[in-house]
Amino acid sequence: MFILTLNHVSYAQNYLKGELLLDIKREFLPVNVQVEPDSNIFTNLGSIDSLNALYNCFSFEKLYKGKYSAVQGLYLLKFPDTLDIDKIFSSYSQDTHIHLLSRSYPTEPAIIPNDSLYLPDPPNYRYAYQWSHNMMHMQSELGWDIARGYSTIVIMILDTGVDYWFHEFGGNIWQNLGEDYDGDGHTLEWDPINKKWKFDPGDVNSDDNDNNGYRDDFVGYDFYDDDNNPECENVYKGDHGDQVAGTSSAVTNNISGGAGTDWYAKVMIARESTTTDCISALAYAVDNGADVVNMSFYIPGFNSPSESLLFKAQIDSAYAHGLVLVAGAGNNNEEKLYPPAVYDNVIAVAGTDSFDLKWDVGVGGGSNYHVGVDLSAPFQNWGPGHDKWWEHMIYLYKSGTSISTPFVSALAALIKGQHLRLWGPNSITNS
Ligand SMILES: [Ca+2]
Ligand SMILES: [Ca+2]
Ligand SMILES: [Ca+2]
Ligand SMILES: [Ca+2]
Repeated sequence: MFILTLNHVSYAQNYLKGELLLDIKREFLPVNVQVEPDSNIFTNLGSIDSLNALYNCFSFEKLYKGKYSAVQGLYLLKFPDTLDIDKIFSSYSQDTHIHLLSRSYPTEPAIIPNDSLYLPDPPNYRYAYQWSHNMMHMQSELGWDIARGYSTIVIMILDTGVDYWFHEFGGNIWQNLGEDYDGDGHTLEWDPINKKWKFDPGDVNSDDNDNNGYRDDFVGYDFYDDDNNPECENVYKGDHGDQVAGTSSAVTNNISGGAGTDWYAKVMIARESTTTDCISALAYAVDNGADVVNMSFYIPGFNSPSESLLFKAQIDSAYAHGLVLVAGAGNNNEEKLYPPAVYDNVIAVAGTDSFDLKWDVGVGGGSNYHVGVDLSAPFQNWGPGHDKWWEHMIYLYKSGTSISTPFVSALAALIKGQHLRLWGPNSITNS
């Protein structure tokens, strides 16, 4: 359960001059509005017409053009902004045709995450670390006003592992309830003594309880080591996966660490080192209900298309099953895309900098670019990772299209969750 902090900026009397929103009583609908050649506005509501004339109302428009019945009586009126809108408000409020009325207030994003990296002290530095969320082409706060995420959506992070035991991840980690052997509704639980998430001891039995081919796969699978512990390890690319998962899915609005892009979607972890691992992981994603697969990697070793046919076939199969596949363009500043970003069924993500321009540091550094790029996203973010002795979790600044990619994966999860919420079977039946 998250307690959301409303950081609503107070705008006492800071409403727009010259605008008034009326809700006409149902019995007087529809209103017949006529604008005369001299711009005088007449309706079928005589007392309102008198007020309109008195205050030089020059626009009387139905607010909403659709059919949603609850807002059919809303009309937005405009007046010269030299007039006293409080007086106008007071006059219209006494008219018997009107149910409710309101001035127009500017809005601020209602929810600003309180995570310390996102909202450091002083608060107006909030974009210093996680500047990416404030880019004109990101505008995460406006997005979060519409959707912050849905815990029913699953993003597979196909990478070097994710430290699911860390507090910035644990609450957002997918749990395979097919392996919930003790039936208590979870396979991961908080260990208050060690202050870590851990596998539920009541579920650990080395059996494949859900017959999906993997024993005790509580949070995903380590396809590299062939075990059920897909945390990052201090071998093979280290904590790359933590950085990726932190960008898409850090536990958000928990005062600690950073803000994720999708606050609630679940992370299915697949640790990989080769395309073979990836092929297994893609099949696992399909079988176990992933919605999005994040691939913050590219495969330069595929020298010809024929070498990658099997891998590509698995990508295409996942796509055919409805999964959204997202991959990074690469960091070599080349006009080229590699697998998997180069495939038609994969969203190829390039990197942008803090000027909203292509990330470019000259020869050999910067985002790859190509006509096949589908989307761009910021190339940098703060996120959880390991110190160099691999003793403590810290927060690190990481760069590359590996970071751009999970912004887009999280966006895909937000869109899918919002779409299902609006058009899922229940909504359609109830509407
Ligand atoms: Ca359990
Ligand atoms: Ca299993
Ligand atoms: Ca088991
Ligand atoms: Ca956080």
